[in-house]
Amino acid sequence: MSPSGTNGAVEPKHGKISSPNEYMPGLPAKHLNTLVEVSPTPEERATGRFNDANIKLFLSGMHRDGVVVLKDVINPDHLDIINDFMVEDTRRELSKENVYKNFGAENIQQGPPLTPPNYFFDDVYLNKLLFHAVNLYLGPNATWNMVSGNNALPNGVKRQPVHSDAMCNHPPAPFYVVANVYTCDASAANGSTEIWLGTHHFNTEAQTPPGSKGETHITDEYVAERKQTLPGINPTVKKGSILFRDMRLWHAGVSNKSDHMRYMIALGFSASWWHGTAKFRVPAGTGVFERILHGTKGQGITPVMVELPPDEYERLRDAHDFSDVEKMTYDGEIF
Ligand SMILES: O=C(O)CCC(=O)C(=O)O
Repeated sequence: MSPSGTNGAVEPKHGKISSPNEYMPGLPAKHLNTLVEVSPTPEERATGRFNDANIKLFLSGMHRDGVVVLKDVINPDHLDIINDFMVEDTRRELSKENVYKNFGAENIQQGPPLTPPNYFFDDVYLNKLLFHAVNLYLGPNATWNMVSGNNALPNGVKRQPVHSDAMCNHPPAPFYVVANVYTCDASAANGSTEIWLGTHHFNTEAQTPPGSKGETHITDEYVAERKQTLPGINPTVKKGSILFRDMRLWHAGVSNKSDHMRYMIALGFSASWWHGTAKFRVPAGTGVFERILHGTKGQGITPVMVELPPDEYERLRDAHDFSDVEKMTYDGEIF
């Protein structure tokens, strides 16, 4: 595919439908470069299932843009509690030596607290609407194998290169999604993630060859050409909404110019047929393992987790590799 060659805008065949909006009012025309937002009704919230109209909107957004906002699906008060924890966690983390910065920018990897129980919220980790969305996009029996998070540190000056997290050979089909949960309102002012709509249709042809650690980013040529047509955007995402994105989507952590950290949780899910190796860690003997097993039962989600003694879990919670077995290589099926 050429740098600008993604799926085109819908063209009327018989002059009846003049723009996609008339057929689907919730789907902004592609050239507007705007995120699709799916707002569940009270009934959908109660049942934890999207209705047909919202399924149509969600799948249209995901297949066209590779990213959709699931609007107001988490109680913002729960995110305030997690955010308060992360403020303290960040202070501790930054007092350590040689803290790893993602792509050398002021962006660090930090896992959210899963314990004690007052930090574990069902609408964050066992959200039925999120699980439904995962199964709609990836197919039945998806695997949940990543719990991590990114912190755009305050008063940042450096941004990340545009990259795709799918840093290995992968099929031109949805195989992995990341649910990003901001613990504060996010916008360009505090470094909401730059996203490039529709770029999940590119593959490794748009990426630089993997370096020694397997890290790769989008080539200057592809970025420059895409910038002319549909450039990256820094969306406004309200606390309580989920930014649901195909792992192949081009994105970048940008500098957070505000005085407050911008934290977001990242939950990762893979299609059942993808032979990834990742597992997420949970603290043993705390009830988290059992709570996740029960909370995913009947939801078409298989959690793949490893229990660690709580002190080891705590030591590794902020590790920048989200899994011990993750080995960045272009060749294997990782994640
Ligand atoms: O924190 C963000 O906004 C995105 C970070 C990111 O893409 C990364 O660290 O790879």
